[in-house]
Amino acid sequence: AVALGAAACGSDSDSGGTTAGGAKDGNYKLAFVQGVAGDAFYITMECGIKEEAAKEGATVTTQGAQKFDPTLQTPILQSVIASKPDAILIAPTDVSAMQQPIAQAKAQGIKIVLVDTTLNDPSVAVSAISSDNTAGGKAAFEAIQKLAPNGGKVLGVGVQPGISTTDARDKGFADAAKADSKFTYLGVQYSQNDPAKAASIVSAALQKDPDIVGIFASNLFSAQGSATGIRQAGKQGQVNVVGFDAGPEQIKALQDGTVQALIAQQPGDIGVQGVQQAIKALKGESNEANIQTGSTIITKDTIDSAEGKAAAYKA
Ligand code: T6T
Repeated sequence: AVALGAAACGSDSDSGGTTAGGAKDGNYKLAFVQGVAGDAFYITMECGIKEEAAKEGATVTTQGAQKFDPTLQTPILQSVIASKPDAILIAPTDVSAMQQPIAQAKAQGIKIVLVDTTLNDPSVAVSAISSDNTAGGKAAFEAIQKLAPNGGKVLGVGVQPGISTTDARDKGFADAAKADSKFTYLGVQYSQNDPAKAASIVSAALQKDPDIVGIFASNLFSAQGSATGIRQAGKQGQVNVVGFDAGPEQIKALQDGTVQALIAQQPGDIGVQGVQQAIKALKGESNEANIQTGSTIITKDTIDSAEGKAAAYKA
């Protein structure tokens, strides 16, 4: 179950297929392995990757599994290794399970760049590029603090343990919530990246604790499902929902008032910088081991601003 990327990047850098290239310099072959296929976050990253690769005269292939799952990502990575790219940009789906498969790629002489997620030991990579996920989780709690100044119960809807990004967001949120005595942190429940599961987590939680004042959903599909759960419970506007990411469904939920704030990452920039680091490594230039990219909080008030529009993901 391998999906080839076919991102509609909305610029002339998109050749319409999975390969962007020209003739220049090293004519490097780059491969992008997404955390999961069909995710607006990785699709937007693919756009940044293709755009930058085209400038460098490099070619790109993009692949991702149907689920965010290391047992599915590993064989995809292995087939990518067999195709002998010069560099692989990869979002590992688990901090430990992907360690060895990625080390195997490095052992073949392939340069590794970690984009978005990382590993327990990121030293296999020439560079690791991601948002400040802990700060993002904290910012999500601060948004709920503003929306519900009297405090109350708050819940986390996470993805699955072992994903560096969402684990850091969940922890950033939990630590901030626990530090404010007005709030009661109800813990985090995992959606396995399935919107239907996130919806049922939210429905059940609202039945058990109808006085929940805030929900933090730590990625796109958890947030999408959480919004569905809120609608099913008829609680739009009564519970403050803050979601990570800014895919099209999430923007709609913000517009219709089901969700109050979104923390938009900059996946395109992660992709651009990922290519730059890969090319530097291939040319024997020095790398930046860790790069942190920015994020923007979007609310109903800023959604139509230039900043809000620029922050929305491409899908
Ligand atoms: O939130 C992003 C990404 O940063 C995370 O690692 C996994 O989920 C997303 O791809 C959104 O679905």
